[in-house]
Formats: sequence, structure tokens, C-alpha cells
Amino acid sequence: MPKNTLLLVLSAIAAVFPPPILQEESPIERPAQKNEAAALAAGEDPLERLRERSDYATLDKRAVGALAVLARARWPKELAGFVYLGVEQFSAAGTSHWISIWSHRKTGLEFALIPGERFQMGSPQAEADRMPDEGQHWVTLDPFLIARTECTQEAWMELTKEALPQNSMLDDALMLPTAGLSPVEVEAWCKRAGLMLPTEAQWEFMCRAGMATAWASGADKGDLQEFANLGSAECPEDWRKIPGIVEAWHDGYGAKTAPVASYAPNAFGLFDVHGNVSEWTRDHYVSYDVPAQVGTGLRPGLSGERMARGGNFGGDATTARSAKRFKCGAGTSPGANKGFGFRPSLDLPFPISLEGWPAETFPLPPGFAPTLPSGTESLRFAPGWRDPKTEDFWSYAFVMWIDEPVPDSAHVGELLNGYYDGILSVFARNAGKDIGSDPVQVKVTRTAPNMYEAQMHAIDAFATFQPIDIRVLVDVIPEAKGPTTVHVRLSPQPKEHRIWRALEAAIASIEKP
Ligand SMILES: [Ca+2]
Repeated sequence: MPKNTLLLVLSAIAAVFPPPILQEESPIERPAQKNEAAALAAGEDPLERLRERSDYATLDKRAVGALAVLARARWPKELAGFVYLGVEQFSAAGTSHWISIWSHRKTGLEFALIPGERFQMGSPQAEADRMPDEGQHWVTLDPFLIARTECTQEAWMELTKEALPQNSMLDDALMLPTAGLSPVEVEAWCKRAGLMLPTEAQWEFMCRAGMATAWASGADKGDLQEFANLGSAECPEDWRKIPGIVEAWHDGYGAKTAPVASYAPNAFGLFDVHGNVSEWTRDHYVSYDVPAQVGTGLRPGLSGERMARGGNFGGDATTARSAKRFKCGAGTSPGANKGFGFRPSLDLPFPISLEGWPAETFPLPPGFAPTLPSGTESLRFAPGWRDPKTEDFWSYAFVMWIDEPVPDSAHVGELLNGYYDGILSVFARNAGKDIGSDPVQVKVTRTAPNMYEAQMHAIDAFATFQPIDIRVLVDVIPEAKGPTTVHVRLSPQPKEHRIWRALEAAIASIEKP
């Protein structure tokens, strides 16, 4: 029997429990906002750093406070709906982060400003009970706001000024999560509140709070006992006989939701990321073979199957893993399932200007590398791509549409090798320099299905005629019909450097000729 159906059947026989007691929160420290803002305002744009370096953005209390103040200048429209409360430090599983806290005016929910970062989504091969659809890969996120708790019944009604829809819990306890509503219903509420659902990638990033382990509480599932309302020893006898439903421990709540924030938060200060209710996400269920969009992490595609994350009061620790993807088929009626709720979020847009980035389009194979496949290539160059005095040096992006099947790792290496041996030899010859007959060596690593990262050692013939090490990211997008699309970004800059964001934007700006 699918777990969904089981929840429906069994929630009816849930035992009666004593009234919930809310955990008292530690007081929030309120920084001297003006001084901090002034201290940082003199330097470079700190929001650039907020986007790139979560260690900078969450390990330094002063910086987090100042960034929060400056964020209001950057996003006046988005943050007008919030009151800044201050910064607070959160610790879990030996990790600590400073996070700025915001109160959402229309709903009263508390939000955390989550820094942007490039993070590894999915589970490592060694994680117990992992599923094949959790392949590990890199996703780049911009900062976003997300509720510290699941949406409560109180917050829902605060906005609508009406009783909850019939499907919901209809419980007297206002601090219980809103549950039993379909993704369409909760999206309508979010829209009315000026909020949205988090993308699946945003959800996993905020859930992990920097932890690569199976749970935000660490690698040992026993630590979840203080951390999550899962299926537990309080559940009815029938539940405990079924594998995958309950853990042997007591967590204080049986076959029912707990008031939000009844358990310890993760290292970003977010409650109930594991358990209580599974949380709807913006994405439909789409394979990780489809690259996540840079910024929001959204994977485009309408499969009809909606994603929910984090597990709920009717599942064991495995079903609540950070990487676990739970899909609800188009034919099911998740709206009636009391194990499903949501946690609203808000994207903070970070448009990247590509002003001054020249674009060019060439037929393939190019004259300098006649062995390459036929097709078309479109490029966008960072303004200083041929100037070794700039951070843009050797930084550009291109899309190739090649009349060949999907290349594998070895073929990606051959493509890069052939391309750069050819083009550098031409540049060297034109400059009257000798860089030898084999100026390029490439080492390719597969980072996810159809995603590759290459280290390219080359003799630079664009400007310096000196050795240079270039990092190259290659995504291959298989097409059902027609040419294979290949995205290539390259730069000698380290992966944290802002140029990588611009290169992603450059790829996104390239349209098929
Ligand atoms: Ca949850």
C-alpha cells in the first residue's frame, strides 16, 4: 500500500495527546544597524559577497547585520513586506551560522535570509538507503527568504481572515502547520501573501544548512529524535508493524502533526525541515539530468507530479533525508493528505548585467579544428577576456549545437583538446610565437549525468604566451530530435569568483540561431 494512502487511513486512528507546549526561543540580538552598514558601505558591494560566499555571509555577525540592512536598499520592493528583526546565531551538528531574521507583515511568519551559494544537491553514493534519482550535482543559488517554520494555521488565517479550507486540519491549535492542502491551493495562498513556494533546490539547501550528511542533524539518525517529528514509538500499534513508517524512539508526537518549532532548529535556524509535514516545492518532479537554473535552482518541466520534501509524522528517518525526493502522481489527491504542508519563501532577484559582453556565432567545425563535429557555435565573451590585467582574462561562455550523439567524458575531453590545440596554434602562429605542437592538456571529471568539470592546462596564446590553468564546466543537454546542445563556461578564476555567475548568465542569454 503506498505510504500516502496509509497515512490517510491511519491518521483517523491517531491517539489523543496532551496539548502542545511551544519551545521558548532565545532572544534575538539586535545589532547597531547604522554603524555596521556604514563600515561596510565604504568597501565593495557586500551583496556580491552575500551571493558568493556563505562563509563570509554567515560566520561574521557584524557582516550579516550589515548585509541585512543593505539588502533592503537592494530589494526595496521585495523586502517592503518584511520587518527586520536582527541577527541570531544558530548551531546544529557542530555547525554554526549567523542568520538575519525577518518578520513577514501580512502573515506574521518569521523568515530567514538564506545566503546564495553553489552547493552539492543530492546524496553521495555512500549514503544508506539513497534512491537512484538523487544523483549528486552542483547547483548555484542566489539568496532567498524562507519561513523559519512550516506555514501555521494561524498565519494562513491571518492573511485570509477566513477559516481554513475544509481539507485542512481544522484543529484548535493555531500553531500546528497548515496541512492537507494541495500544491495549487497553497500556491494561491502564497501569491496572495506576496510569497512563493521554494524550488526543490532552495528547499534542499536550506534544509542541509551546510551539512553534507543524510540529515541536517548529522549522519546518525538517532540525533533526529530531538530534531524531528517522525513516525515514532508513540504511533499506533498498526503503524509500528509496517516497515518504513516509524522509528523505535519516542519523539513526543505520534500519528499527528506537532506545533511548529517544537523541535531543535537546523544550523540556519529553520524548524521541522525533517518531519512534521512534508513540504510542497515549486518544481514538478523532473530528473536531475535537467540542469537546475542558476539563481533559483528551478528545473523547468511540467511532469504533473508534484514534489514534496522532508518527510512527515508518518514516515521514518530514511523518508526524511535531506536528499529524499517525494513525488505525488498526477492522479493522486494529495490535498486530502494531512502529512503534506508547506513553508513559504521569496526569491530575491539578482539580475546580472552582460553589458559589454560581445557575442559571436560561427559554423562548426571551425577552420582551426577541422576534426570537430559539424554544427553551430555561439559565444559571449567577458569584456576583458583577452586582457591578462583583468579578472575577466580567459573567461567566456559558448553553446555548441553539434550533429553528434551525446558525448561521454572521453569525448568531452577530445572536443576541448581539439578545439584549444587548434585555436591556440592559430593565435600563436599569427603572433609569430612557438608554443609547440600540443599546447593543451585536458583532464575531465564527470560531476553528474551529462555534467563535466575539466581542468585545462594550456599555453596561453591570446596574450601572454605563458602556461595557464583553466577551469571548464561542460553541460550536455540531450535532445530527442536534432543536434545535441553543449554548454561550455571557462575561466582561470576559482569557483567562488563572481565571474562564474556571469558566465552562467551568458549561457542563459545565448539563443539558438
Ligand atoms: Ca517538515
